[in-house]
Order: sequence, then C-alpha cells, then structure tokens
Amino acid sequence: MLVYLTQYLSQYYSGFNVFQYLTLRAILGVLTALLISFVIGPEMIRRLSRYQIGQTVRNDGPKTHLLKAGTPTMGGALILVAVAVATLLWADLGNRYIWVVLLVTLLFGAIGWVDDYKKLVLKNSAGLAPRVKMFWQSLIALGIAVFLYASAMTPAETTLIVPFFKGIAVNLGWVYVLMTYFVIVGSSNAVNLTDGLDGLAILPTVLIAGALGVFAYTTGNVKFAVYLGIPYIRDAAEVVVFCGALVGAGLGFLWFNTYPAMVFMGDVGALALGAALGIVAVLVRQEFVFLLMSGIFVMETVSVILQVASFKLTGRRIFRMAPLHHHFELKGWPEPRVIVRFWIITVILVLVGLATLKIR
Ligand code: 57M
Repeated sequence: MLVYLTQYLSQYYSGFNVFQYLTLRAILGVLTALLISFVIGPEMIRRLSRYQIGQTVRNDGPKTHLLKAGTPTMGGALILVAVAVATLLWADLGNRYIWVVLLVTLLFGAIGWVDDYKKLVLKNSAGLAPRVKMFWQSLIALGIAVFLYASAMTPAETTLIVPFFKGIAVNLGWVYVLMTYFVIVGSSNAVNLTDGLDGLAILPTVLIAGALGVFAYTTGNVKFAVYLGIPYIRDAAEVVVFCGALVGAGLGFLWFNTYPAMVFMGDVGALALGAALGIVAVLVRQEFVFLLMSGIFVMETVSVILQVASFKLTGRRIFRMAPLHHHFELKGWPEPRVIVRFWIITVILVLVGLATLKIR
C-alpha cells in the first residue's frame, strides 16, 4: 500500500523513491511484523488468559506436558495479523502472487481458527472432525492450484526444477495441480504435527521462510535468475515481502512461545504457517528444496505415519511415542534439548537448501 503512497510523494521529494526498492520493503516488512507482535502480544496473551482460552493437555502424553495445561493458545492469530498488516503495508498490491499467498494463509488460518474455537471456547474436545478439516484444506488447495495453472503466464511457472541438476526441468502439465495440492496440504499438516514443543515449529518456519525469500528474490530478478540458471518468474520477486513479514511475525511470536511458553499458536497458527510455506515454495518453483529444508517437519510426519501403520498392522510401536519429539522426550531428553537440536538440524538443512542455488 505504501508503495503507491511513496511513489506519489516522490514527485515532491525524490527521497521517497527509496521505498520502491524491494530489499528495503522486505526489511521493513520484517520490522513491522516484529513490532506488531511485540505491541499486541502481551495484551493478547492477557485477554486469552482472561477468557480462559487455555490449552487442555492429553493425559496420555509425556507427563511433563501436564504442567502446560491452561497455557493460552490461539496465539497464531497474532502471527496472522502481523503477517497480513506488514504485507499489505509494504508489498505491491498490484502483484497477483501477493494476493495468492495472503489468501491461502488466511483461509488455512480460518480452518484452524474454527478447530481451536470448537476445542477451546465451545469445549468440544474433538474440535473439527479430521474429515471436515481435510475437506476444506483440499478444497482451498485445489482451488488455488487450478487457478495458478490456468493463469500461468509462462511455462516456467509450472515447470518442476530439480536441485543440483541445472539441465533438468520437467514440464508438469496438469500434474502441477496435483503436486501443488500435495505441497500445500502436506506442509500445513506437517507443521501442525510438529507444533508440540515450545518454539519447535516456529523457528524452523522462520528459517525456511527466510530462505524461500532468497529464492523469491533471485527467481524474480532476471539478472540473478539467468546467472544462477533458475527459472525467471517476474511476479515471484514481490513474495519476498511476504516472507519478510513471516520472518518478523514468527520471531515476534517466538519471543512469547520460547520455553517455557507463555502462549501456543494453536491450529490457527500451525495450519496457516504450513500452508504459507507450501504456497511460497510452489510459486518460486522450489518444491524439492523446500522438502529438503523442511526435514524436521518431514521426519515428524513420517514418524506418525510409520507409528500408526506399525501399530495397526502389528500392534507394536516403532517409537516410544509419535510424533518424533515425544519419542526423545520419553527417552529422557529435556524439552529444550529436543527443541534446540531440531532447530540446529533445520539450520543445516536450510544452508544446504540455499547452497543448491550455486551448486548446480
Ligand atoms: C496436534 N498438538 C499438540 C497447541 C498447538 C495422528 C496423531 C499422531 C496426531 C497427533 C496430533 O494430534 N498432532 C497435532 C499436536 C498440543 O498443542 C496444541 O496443538 C497446536 C498445534 N496443532 O499450537 O495449541 C500440545 O503440544 C504441546 N505444545 C507445547 N508447546 C507448543 O508451543 O508444548 C504445543 C505447542 C499441547 C502442549 O502439550 O497441549 C499435541 O501434541 O497434542 N497426535 C499426537 O500427537 C499424539 N500421539 C499419539 O497418539 N501417538 C500414538 C500413535 C500410535 C498415533 C503413539 O505414539 O502412541 C500425542 N499427543 C499428545 N499426547 N498430546 C499423544 C500424547
């Protein structure tokens, strides 16, 4: 929004031209989202506590989690407000990708919000039935995938690129729709499963959003794209402002969610953040690199799939408990040790992901 205002004002004072620079607007996006989180955060936590929107903790989990009962939750709403306001302020609103990423994030947030509201306010412990949740997730993801496929302006927008191999680019055709669907829904649910320890989901989200921002910037800049041998997608560049807002809002939330957490994000946050990362990965054509950088989310999800399959088929468990973070907790690792080690793994994976820009 401010792009237009500053463009107009630059007729009177040329210094306002500085706001046309994408890198500056991305940085301002980070800082604005961070500031919003810091300003609104404490009051929101107080209100959530006052209205007793607190977590109920399952008593079949690790016993250390019983202490967490009553921690205010639905803090993800704070992340979504900060991301949306910062993006609306600093991004070019004439860019179609900005509306796509905001729409996907907020719609997935809405599904999570209904689920949380049912569980926490209406005290319906089952929340939204998994089938209903999946139906809405699928509808939104498929709708967006079809829209992107139908409105693609260049072949690069629907071509699959393979990390480390400059020469391989597969034109996906309609398979693009399926793949986009799986990336968005898979990522949303994977982040949701990971969000079970203080700060465990949010810092990897911040790191991956930052890295995807680098991909957005380079993919949307013809010089960098040609130099690095990645597809050039003009509209992708602006998505860096959204990534910046995610980084800022995520760090602002981590301020309150770090161990011992003062607030949890709830499904409103987890489902939305996972979908946000997924859609950005699709828009910048980096599904494989995204899968690699999301190693922690993937491991957590695979642990649930294996555990459930093994338990159903053989009656035996592979892990002490799934998702994987519970396994380590039950092995006796203190919670911060699990969290920080999972963060370190993500730092490594994100660095490898970024290295694919050059090693190809
Ligand atoms: C939700 N939610 C947390 C919080 C957060 C299929 C099945 C394996 C699914 C899985 C499941 O339901 N996962 C998704 C995980 C919950 O946190 C809330 O949920 C939001 C995210 N959706 O924002 O509002 C608890 O996580 C802890 N927490 C923190 N810090 C945070 O910053 O400590 C969350 C955020 C909170 C808090 O304790 O209450 C959750 O874990 O419920 N199911 C499971 O995870 C269950 N696993 C299981 O049943 N495994 C079985 C196999 C055979 C399927 C097994 O291994 O035996 C476990 N979940 C829990 N207890 N809580 C079982 C034991």
